[in-house]
Amino acid sequence: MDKKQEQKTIGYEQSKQKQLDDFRVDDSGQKLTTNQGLRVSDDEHSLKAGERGPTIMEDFHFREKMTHFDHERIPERVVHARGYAAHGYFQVYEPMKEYTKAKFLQDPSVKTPVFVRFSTVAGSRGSGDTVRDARGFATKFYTEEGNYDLVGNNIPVFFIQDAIKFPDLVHSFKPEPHNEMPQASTAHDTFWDFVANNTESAHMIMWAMSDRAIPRSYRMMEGFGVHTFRFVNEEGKARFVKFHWKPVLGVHSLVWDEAQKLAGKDPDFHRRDLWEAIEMGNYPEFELGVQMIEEEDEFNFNFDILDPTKIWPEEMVPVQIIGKMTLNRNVDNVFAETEQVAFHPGHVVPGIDFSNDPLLQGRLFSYTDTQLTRLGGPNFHEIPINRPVCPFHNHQRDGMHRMTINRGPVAYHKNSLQGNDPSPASAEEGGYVHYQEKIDGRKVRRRSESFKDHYSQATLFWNSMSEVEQQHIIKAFRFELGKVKSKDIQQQVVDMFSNVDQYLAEQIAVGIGAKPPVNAKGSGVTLSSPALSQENTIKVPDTRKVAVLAENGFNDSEVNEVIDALKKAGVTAEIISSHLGMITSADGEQLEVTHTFLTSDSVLFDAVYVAGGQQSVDQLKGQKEAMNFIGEAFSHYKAIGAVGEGRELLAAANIPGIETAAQVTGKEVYSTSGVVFSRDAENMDAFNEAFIDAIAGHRHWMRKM
Ligand code: HDE
Repeated sequence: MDKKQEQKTIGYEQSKQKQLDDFRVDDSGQKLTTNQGLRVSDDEHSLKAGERGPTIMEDFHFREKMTHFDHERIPERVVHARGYAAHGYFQVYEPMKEYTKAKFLQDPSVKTPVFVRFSTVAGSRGSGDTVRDARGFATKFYTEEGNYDLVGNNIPVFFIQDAIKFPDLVHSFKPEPHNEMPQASTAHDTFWDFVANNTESAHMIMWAMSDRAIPRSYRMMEGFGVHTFRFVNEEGKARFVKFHWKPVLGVHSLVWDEAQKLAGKDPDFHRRDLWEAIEMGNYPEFELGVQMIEEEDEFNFNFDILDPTKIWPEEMVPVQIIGKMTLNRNVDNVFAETEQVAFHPGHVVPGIDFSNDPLLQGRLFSYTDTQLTRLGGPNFHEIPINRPVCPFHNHQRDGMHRMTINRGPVAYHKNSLQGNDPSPASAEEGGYVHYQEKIDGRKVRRRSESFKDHYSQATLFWNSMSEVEQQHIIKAFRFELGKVKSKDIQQQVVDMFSNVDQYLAEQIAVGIGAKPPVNAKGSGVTLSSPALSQENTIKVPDTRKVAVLAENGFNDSEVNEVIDALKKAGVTAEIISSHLGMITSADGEQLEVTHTFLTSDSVLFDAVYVAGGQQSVDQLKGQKEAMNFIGEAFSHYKAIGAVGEGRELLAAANIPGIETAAQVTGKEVYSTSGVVFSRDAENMDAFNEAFIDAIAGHRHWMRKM
């Protein structure tokens, strides 16, 4: 069976895993050897001239081990250095023949293997996961026609309109060169100096100051291709297209205080979340959506559809959902896979083509160029994670770390010694033919007039936010600009954002002690786009994490009922107590503790439940960590539940309204602003239902704090 036939029989999903299997190595049961396969007899002592004598050069094992170690690190990515990845597959829902000839978008029964890397942009490899930043969302589809990479972000627009400004942008947001501070943060002078002097950034800044920049989980972010691409069908008809990933769990965020604390409590919060979800079988799912615009409608919008600082509002150009991606396997080795994967927006397949977006065009140069350094030469396409699942043949030869053993003397085109093989394929044979767009222009260094509107969509975004989301944006500006030392830059930014919205600019000014803008006019846009607000997202309890606070003497039957109900709703419960090991209920039943108050924290959970049982509650009341746990959950707007005596702990933690509410209403189960409690353990079904509802609500903003 040749390779191609083999792939068809085993299906493309398995074929990537099968290909990787050839490189996966399991050391268990093996003897230690050198890289030459020689068995090593001692790995703890270097070879010495006498027990107390000098080490001898002859020690080939020592030299090999140390040399390899000395070169273990490779340069980190110049941007998107910190990332985490997983394997999975993609399936299209319906054939997309009418719009594109891309083979992986035709057959709903085909599972196309994918590898997805999520990342932060600014921080270095060891930085925290929960910083305020855009997130990278890069997908490699291993299709039968070659690799297709959709290298996107979780924000649908970008800071700049022309790739030539990318090095400037990045220099401004990276740590300042004279003191290497701050790490993984845009809250410093050079970044805001860039913003104030490059007003095309206004729209992206609105997103970056919004809750989108502090996602709850990689599994709960949207992804966007950002640029306008083209779909081209078999007949050669093209349409403009924008790509979207929509998370099945909805789009959810952290709150800023929580995000900052998480960076210390668990800098790996997002990677751990992804890893654990996959290990538990809670496979992250994202639906692929496309927005399409007919070529003849290119100029029918009040923005330029090639401008990467503009969205196509979903209410104007609906998103058609065309398929789903499921991530179902963690990597075996982060370096070999996550670190060595190389994405490129220029990796396309027939049926997907480019537009003249000047940001996209520039990206097409940068990726291979930077990867040549990072991955040490021109052969990184041969690294297992980067190999396509279809065969590849060309006349490229040699270079650092070449793996392929090309046979025969011919390495040139055209040739007759090998019958001109490998030879170019026609379009009918699957050859990629670029869309024949007619171009007629002068060679100029200029930007189109149609890219000049920098504010309308920044205002559209602002108008689309709920009141709470707007307050978060104001606070984010105040935080970031509050860290800026230059009064001039602070003032310039206030004045700049008065072009977006007067109230916004005034509020920023008040918070940072700048002058309120004079003659503020806003952009005049009054429209909003409900699709932009996270308030309107999907809200489900699935895969949320609840902390169960309990000590010896807890009410066993109540706790079990709650945990069972949570489990049924797809929610995980972890037991937090003052010590590890077992705790014993009032009836003598035992429960294993998952974490102590020392090893865990409220910010690591979506909700808290206080177990009933007088002895347990009394013990918890005596611990300030338990009080803080509840207090923080409350101030982070999370669901809180308590049954019976558990309520006393909420009252002791000063959760407002607990005592009075129960007395006033006389209800058995009471639920207000995400705080749910039941007077006793008689009404567990009603309690569980209300508590799970509150967990699904994600955050309860109506709390007055
Ligand atoms: Fe990137 N970007 N980028 N970028 N980008 C890189 O490539 C670049 C842009 C994105 O997980 C680099 O291999 C330029 C937009 C992701 O491995 C580099 C411009 C979007 C990743 C590079 C942009 C992205 C990168 C660094 C302006 C969203 C991580 C390491 C024209 C659509 C991929 C590397 C991964 C990585 C260049 C702008 C997404 C330097 C020149 C817009 C998700 O080549």
